Amino acid sequence: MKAIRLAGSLAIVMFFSVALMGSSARAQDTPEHVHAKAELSTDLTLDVDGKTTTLSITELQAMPQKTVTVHNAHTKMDETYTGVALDDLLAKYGAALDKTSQRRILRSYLRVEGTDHYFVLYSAAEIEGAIHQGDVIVATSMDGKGLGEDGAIKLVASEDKKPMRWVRNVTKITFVTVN
Ligand SMILES: Nc1nc2c(c(=O)[nH]1)N[C@H]1C(S)=C(S)[C@@H](COP(=O)(O)O)O[C@H]1N2
Ligand SMILES: [Mo]
Repeated sequence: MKAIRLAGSLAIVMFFSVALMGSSARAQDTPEHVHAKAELSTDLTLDVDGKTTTLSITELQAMPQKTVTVHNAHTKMDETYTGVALDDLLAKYGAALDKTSQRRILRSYLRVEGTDHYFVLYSAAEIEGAIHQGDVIVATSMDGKGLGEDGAIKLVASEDKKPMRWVRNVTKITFVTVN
């Protein structure tokens, strides 16, 4: 009886060890830049201190466009993105930077979220071309083509050394003023 139970326990332990080894081997085989399939973004909701606007891809592409070339440290490739500058977008929808709104901009942050609920923060000042170096754009194409599995909309920041704040499949950008 005891021997049978021991053999049974041993079989269970071995089963889980093999399963565990299999999954860690798979994780190592997968390059970091290959991501899980995510729901593609189809439009962008902008929330500026509680006032929301939903923009279609067509509407985003009809706005003045900016093209930036960035180096993706993960794929080790230069990538050229085209889209709307985030400061232009905010200026149009309720958070323009001028003398009277300067303090508000300095005390606000942006929460950028993808369809998979991954989100990151930027300070409003670091996306303003008049205040900070570089470009932060809401891209709708890369290298003249669609974004593929990155969805219809991707946020790209030229000054970040790594792509962790480049949000794929962006669906929502929330501008929050901290009081
Ligand atoms: N929507 C979404 N965007 C995301 C992520 C994510 O999990 N979901 N991961 C981030 C991280 S941590 C990195 S390093 C980069 C990698 O993206 P890439 O492989 O397309 O360069 O995407 C960023 N953007
Ligand atoms: Mo990452």
